[in-house]
Amino acid sequence: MKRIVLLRHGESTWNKDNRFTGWTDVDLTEKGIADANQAGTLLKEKGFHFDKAYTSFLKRAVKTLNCVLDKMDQDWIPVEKSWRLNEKHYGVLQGLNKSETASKYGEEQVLIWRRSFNVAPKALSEDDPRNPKTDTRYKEVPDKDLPRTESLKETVERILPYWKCIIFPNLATANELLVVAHGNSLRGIIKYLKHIPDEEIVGLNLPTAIPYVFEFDDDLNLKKDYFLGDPEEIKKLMEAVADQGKTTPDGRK
Ligand code: DG2
Repeated sequence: MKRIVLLRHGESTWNKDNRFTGWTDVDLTEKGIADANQAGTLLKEKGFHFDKAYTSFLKRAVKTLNCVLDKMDQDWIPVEKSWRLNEKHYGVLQGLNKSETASKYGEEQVLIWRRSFNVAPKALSEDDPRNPKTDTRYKEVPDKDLPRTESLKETVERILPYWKCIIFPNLATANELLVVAHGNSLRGIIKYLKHIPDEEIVGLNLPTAIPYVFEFDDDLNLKKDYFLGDPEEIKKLMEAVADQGKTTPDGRK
């Protein structure tokens, strides 16, 4: 049996403030660090031994991976970072509060921007200081490949070459791989792995720092997938993520 674990980073400062983040490079909160450590402890308890790990160019994912490997005493394993695992680019929404955006444009519109497959938020203008072309970390990436906004479809199109050519082929020799990334970049990978139809992907919300295990047979067919942790607790965490796009995200009326 071969396994790939997908892990969304721990709580970031903008998750806490309920702001659209996308390619903004925000840090983990204290809670985010504690959550990441807990995920590492759990993976160790469950007997995982990763051969290699992958993460994005964004520090909330990189730092989560470091916490996990530290708790597992596997800091030494090879790690590869790629801009292709970055979060979906949220265009001009980046920085805006999700609830305030729902009050202004309606919860339905925010749901479309957050969870639909085909719709992208309005793009950043070329002279916007947030345009990734001005960020030196992406200097090796051809400008035509750098997004100013993305739908989930476009996010999947950017991730899949990396998944198919770099990550997945490793399973031929490795037994266990770890991918630490983001709510939507991982939704894209999960959609592909589980053949989830475009209209059903709207219902998938990934909680922070909960390991999601994919098991494959020796012919690399997907056999089983499950989250590590208490299913009731995970369900509540998923609902809380969905609710972040409501006008009253914490249930206040
Ligand atoms: C969040 C996901 O990304 O937000 O970009 O705001 O996983 O990096 O925290 P992450 C963002 P939603 O799509 O759940 O609103």
